[in-house]
Amino acid sequence: MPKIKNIIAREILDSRGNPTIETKIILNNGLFAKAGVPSGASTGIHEAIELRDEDSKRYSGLGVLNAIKNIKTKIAPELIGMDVTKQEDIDNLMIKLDGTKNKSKLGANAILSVSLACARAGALTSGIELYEYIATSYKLQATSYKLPTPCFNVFNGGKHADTNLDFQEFMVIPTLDTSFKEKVRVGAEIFHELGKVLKSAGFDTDVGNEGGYAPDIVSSIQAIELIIASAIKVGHTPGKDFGLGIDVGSSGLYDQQTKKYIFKLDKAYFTNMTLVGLYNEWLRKYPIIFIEDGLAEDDWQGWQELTKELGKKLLVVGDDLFVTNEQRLRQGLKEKVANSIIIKPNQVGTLTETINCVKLAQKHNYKIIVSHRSGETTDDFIADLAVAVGAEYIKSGSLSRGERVVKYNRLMEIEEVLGIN
Ligand code: 2PG
Ligand code: MG
Repeated sequence: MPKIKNIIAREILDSRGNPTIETKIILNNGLFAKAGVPSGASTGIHEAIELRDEDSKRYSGLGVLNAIKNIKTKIAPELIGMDVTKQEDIDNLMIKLDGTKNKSKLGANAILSVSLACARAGALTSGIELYEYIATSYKLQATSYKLPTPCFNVFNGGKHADTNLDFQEFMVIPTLDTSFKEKVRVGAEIFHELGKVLKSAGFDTDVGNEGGYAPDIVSSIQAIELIIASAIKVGHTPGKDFGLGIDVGSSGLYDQQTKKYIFKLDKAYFTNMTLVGLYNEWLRKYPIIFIEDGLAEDDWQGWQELTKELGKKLLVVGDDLFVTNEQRLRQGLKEKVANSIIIKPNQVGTLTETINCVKLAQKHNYKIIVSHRSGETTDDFIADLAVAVGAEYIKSGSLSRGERVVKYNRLMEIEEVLGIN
């Protein structure tokens, strides 16, 4: 039996230069594996708690030494000696040890780093690929594996860039019935052409947190039009070869007092209903196939209307709305909102809860979009997770920055291993 011999946790830096946790699981057979946890910027208020050293001056209070101490003094003593392949038992024990609803005692960052590192160590000691290990551990694969379609965030705005763009993400989503590798090529060609187009029009071509361009532009629709023009230039037809996705990140644009959504760049204020009207108008003009967090995280009535209006036409995606949380998803099912869900393990804190949320969503025919965070590490766990659960899509940023492309590169490797390209 491959037992956990030791657990080592340390502070590392994420892609924004902020501290996060890397945990190493060492087994009694000498094998070891590591996992790093990401961190969001446009975090939903219902997410599990990322424990930070708020009382310390180190890293302006962003250090994670308290969370690491929890791994060393509270989690490790309980887990050492356990069979590493008993992933659900390990996760359930950590959930019990924490004892809070939102993992505020031990920290979702502490718990997740151990959970993911255990899964990796389990795969390693079982001698199989991580996606296969996750799929078999949770009895996920009925038939065969498939690769998710990538959603490339080529324009970064909102809380992810120092730009005037209110919308958080504009994504290129290849829709061709082709291999993952080919979808990466389509995305990369559009990304590079967009850079040239921006440069020749005098715009800045530096990239934001997720590797997409982040220039100051004149209006939100200019972002869409620039993407479309660039794609056509390199021979990719909008609406045929690719569609567009938008993460509005609207929780951050919502004003509680006036109940209005405020778009500074477009100098516009919307109620939930007029905002749905705007999406409808855009749908008529542009090949938009995906709108994420089109309304704020607790605007349930607005979400019902949004889903009624657009639910049959495109992917109506909940991120801050569901926060990878079964309870939030159950409420969503009751209220009949959205038809797709973003899956981010660090929103909930363990692999087991992440998978349970996916299973519930799949049972109700919601499309699955496995996602990175805006603050990432070079850990590529979510690539294997997406394949294991049979996710339709994956969001891992643009076609630049190592911590983004490492996930796409791993998926190209998996495609090759599976022999399906
Ligand atoms: C999102 C994510 C990732 P963040 O809103 O979907 O793109 O952003 O990690 O900042 O929450
Ligand atoms: Mg989002």
